[in-house]
Amino acid sequence: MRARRRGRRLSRMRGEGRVRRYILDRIRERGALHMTLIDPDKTGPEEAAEIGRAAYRSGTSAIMVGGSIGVSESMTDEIVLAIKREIDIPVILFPGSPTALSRHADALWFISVLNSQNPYFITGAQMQGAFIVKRYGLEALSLGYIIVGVGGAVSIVSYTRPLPFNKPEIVAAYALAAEYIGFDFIYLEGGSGGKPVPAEAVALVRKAVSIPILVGGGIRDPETAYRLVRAGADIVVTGTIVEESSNVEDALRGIVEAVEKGARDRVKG
Ligand code: 1GP
Repeated sequence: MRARRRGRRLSRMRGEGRVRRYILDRIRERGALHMTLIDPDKTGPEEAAEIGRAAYRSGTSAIMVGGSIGVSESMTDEIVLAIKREIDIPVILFPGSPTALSRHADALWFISVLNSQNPYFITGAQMQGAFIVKRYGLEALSLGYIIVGVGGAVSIVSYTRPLPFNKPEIVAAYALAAEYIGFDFIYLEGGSGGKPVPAEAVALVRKAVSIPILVGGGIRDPETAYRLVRAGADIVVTGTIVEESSNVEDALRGIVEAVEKGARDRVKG
């Protein structure tokens, strides 16, 4: 029963854009998804494999690998390989720089930090990394990244002026601009370990755009995940909770269930 609920195995999917299809199919089937973020600066390969196994058992849909500071290509390789040996869901890079790409991943979020004040983080790093992505044969998932609230380490590193929580209309305007520019996904980032993006901002973005919305940063409990999905998020990302929990599987299962319940209740209205 449980195996059937997990849906299609990534290893059985072929052809171009298979990770994108996997994500969109799963959103269609389940209403909303959870992804688990592992930061190679904070987690070694053995622990990553353990987290990967627990996350998979909890029903998470993909593992994201990346971090803002102190991550090299070889560190990323080690983590990606350790996870891929264990589980059959996509491993998607979430790179903080073009020097943290691994040829062993299934795909990468090809991120542009839309509200950075420094063009390097909007198109410069992307230019530096583009041919590495092509050479490694990585599937690129274009992602308009918007940093909100306190913003955390990523906003400092990327020279971003985070959008205040009390200006959700500006968050929605960035998101709509991202859709018009042609991004396939939007990420509303509250900053790792910070305060989650308010549900009101997610709801306003949901009204404005039709592309999938990821939300992450500071989500540590099922209630918050539920509220964000209910407001319109398609993918909830959690990172810090797996570094802090004594029982990763249980902690993530609660969040995965809340995500799916949020999607069901959203449909019911
Ligand atoms: C950070 O949004 C992610 O980029 C995850 O944040 O570590 O707070 O879960 P947390």
